[in-house]
Amino acid sequence: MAALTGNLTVNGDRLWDSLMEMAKIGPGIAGGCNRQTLTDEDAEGRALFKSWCDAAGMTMGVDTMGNMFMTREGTDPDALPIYVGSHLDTQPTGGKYDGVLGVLGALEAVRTMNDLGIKTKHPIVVVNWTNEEGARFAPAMLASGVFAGMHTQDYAYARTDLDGKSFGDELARIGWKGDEEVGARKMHAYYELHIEQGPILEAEGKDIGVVTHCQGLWWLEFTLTGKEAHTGSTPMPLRVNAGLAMSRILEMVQEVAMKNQPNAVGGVGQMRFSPNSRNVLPGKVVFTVDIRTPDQAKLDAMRAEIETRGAEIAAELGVGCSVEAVGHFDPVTFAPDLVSNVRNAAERLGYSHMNIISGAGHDACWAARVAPATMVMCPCVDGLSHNEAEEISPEWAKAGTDVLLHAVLESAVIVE
Ligand code: HGY
Ligand code: MN
Ligand code: MN
Repeated sequence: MAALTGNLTVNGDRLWDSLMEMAKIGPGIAGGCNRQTLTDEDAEGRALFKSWCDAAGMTMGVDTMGNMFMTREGTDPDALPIYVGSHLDTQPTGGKYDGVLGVLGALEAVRTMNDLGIKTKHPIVVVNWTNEEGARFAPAMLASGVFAGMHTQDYAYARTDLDGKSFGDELARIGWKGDEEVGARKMHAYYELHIEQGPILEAEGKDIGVVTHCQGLWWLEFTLTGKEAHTGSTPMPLRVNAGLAMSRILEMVQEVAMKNQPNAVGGVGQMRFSPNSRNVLPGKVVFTVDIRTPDQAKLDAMRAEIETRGAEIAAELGVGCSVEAVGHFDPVTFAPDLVSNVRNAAERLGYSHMNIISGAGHDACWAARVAPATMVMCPCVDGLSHNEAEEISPEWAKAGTDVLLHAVLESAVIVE
């Protein structure tokens, strides 16, 4: 019978080949990926993942949010499954590993169990969550959020992309709207392997991040209303300049984040001018402020300050201002016993490791609302992610997946 010993490891070459194969679907223009949620490329990636799971003898279930659940049976039909996964959708200029390592690492763990004839008491379910990135349809982690009861399905289906297409229509269009009731599945435990997406592990020379917490987040969508006017013939005192208000609000967000150091971030990744014409002052500017910190009180105080001061800045310029929270989760504490399983696995396997707080949000943050959950992290080169140049080493990928395998087997209980 296989035992949880240091020589129980995955097939790193097979894992790496799968990562490179998936990366060919929805390729970017600079070596990364553009496999945005509910696009034809997403559908193609889902089909490839399903074919691999079929070959591994797993059975598929899909819920009404398109979440994919691939089951490897356990010996006890009454035992709740161990869920393990992440997401296959990417940013428009995403990397090859964000999310994908967690899904294909989980598949590799199952493939290894199959190779060794390992049987577990609890079933194992590999998950691909729909729309983790929130790039095309805000908020991030949308489908795992519906699964955890944080959003209604109606809210999710009605979310639209910049072309006005709705989540619900696009899910149906690509043929991945399942029939399972979302959230009906119960989990014994949830594990997620993910690249760190930050510089700490590489800088500290550690192979494994033992993730104890995840910082909280607000996405505050500002809509500023100015007055469209000629950029040449409109005297400065007569301008109602929403673009100027936006720039002052961005400066203020930077100042608020810097005065809340350490462990606070703030910035803007998406902004839209309309009519977005070079010689027309914008009538409307829409942008999303992204603030994060592990400290609950600080998170809420930063939100309050940014909304108050943003309104003041707009008023000084005679610009209309409204703010909508389009994304949020409070700081997350992961399940201590699962965190210990990860730490013990790294020690058993001889991998260097350290505790870490996740800077990025993950589906595990919502899974933690409905089951004991935790994460395993591996380093990424220069801490770079959400960039096509995102890179990891095959060794880091294997180390993270070895630890994932051991932690999952610890919870799933090897029976023969
Ligand atoms: O925004 C995030 O932290 C994640 O990449 N969706
Ligand atoms: Mn991710
Ligand atoms: Mn991401």
